[in-house]
Amino acid sequence: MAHPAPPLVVARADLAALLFIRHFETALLELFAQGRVAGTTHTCLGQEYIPVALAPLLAGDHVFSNHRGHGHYLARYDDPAGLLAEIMGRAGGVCGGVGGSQHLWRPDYLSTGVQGQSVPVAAGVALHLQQSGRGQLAAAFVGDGTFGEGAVYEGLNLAALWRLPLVLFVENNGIAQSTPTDRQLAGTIAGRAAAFGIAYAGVDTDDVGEIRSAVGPLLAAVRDGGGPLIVEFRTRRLGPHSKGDDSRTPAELAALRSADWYARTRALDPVTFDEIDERQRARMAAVLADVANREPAGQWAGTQWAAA
Ligand SMILES: Cc1ncc(C[n+]2csc(CCOP(=O)(O)OP(=O)(O)O)c2C)c(N)n1
Repeated sequence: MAHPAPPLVVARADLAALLFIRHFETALLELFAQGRVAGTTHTCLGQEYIPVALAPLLAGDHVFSNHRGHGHYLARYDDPAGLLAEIMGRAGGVCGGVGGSQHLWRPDYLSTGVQGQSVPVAAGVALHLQQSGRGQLAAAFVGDGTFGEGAVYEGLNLAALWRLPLVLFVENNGIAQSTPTDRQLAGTIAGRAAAFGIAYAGVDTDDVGEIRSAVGPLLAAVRDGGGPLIVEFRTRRLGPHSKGDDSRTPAELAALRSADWYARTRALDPVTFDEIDERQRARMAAVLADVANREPAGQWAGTQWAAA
């Protein structure tokens, strides 16, 4: 009798979501390299597991994303064509092509390219959610570098004072644009949470199930009126800051890539992994073929980008 395949650390649906985001982001960097997209973009390569793990925990909540937000959107909404069309300025984009990569809006989702801006806005939404009493929360994704913005502390102060249902998910990838975290952040994020009396949890795993088990009960406490929470993920940015601007050494990048979830997960069950991987690669290719053939929309209509 054949032995069953060893279990994957992640369930098939989660692995599919992880791989799709990986292929979306990789395709996007290729599109920029080919000159087929204008503006800028910041990929979440290496960090995909964070939004995939959190998405089911945040269904029904208000999410505030940042400049590195494609994974946040893709894990929450089954709308890759809407996101790609938004970025490429084609018909059917989430915001008609005027928001681009960094500025997306849906009724319970808002992203911003302005670092730190989301925190006081999310605190205001959290105040509304507290008053409406339905147990929803406002969650904002920020990077470690964003702790250099004063607006973050104004938001945290009021959230702590009023015990708002606000959660900050910190994606600490060890670098802010080109500045290593230890060159820009005094003390620790845990210490800053403590200064406000805000609950804090650090997450060092990239195991989607483990993250859900650890974070789920913490969110339940926030929903129950326990006050704000900061969850810090110690993660890795595999790609450049935006498109080609990586200041790290080849050795640093090699070390990051060797710790990436992709190869480790594949090693557990290459046959199943490759099957899912190929399907997600093909799905991304189909999304790109669809969107690239659409009419230009929004601000790009009639520009040089329309013909790209
Ligand atoms: C208010 C503001 N200042 C500067 C920038 C330019 N900028 C964009 S991303 C970035 C670094 C962000 O680092 P971090 O918060 O660690 O997030 P990461 O890019 O590592 O995900 C900077 C300085 C900005 N977008 N907004």
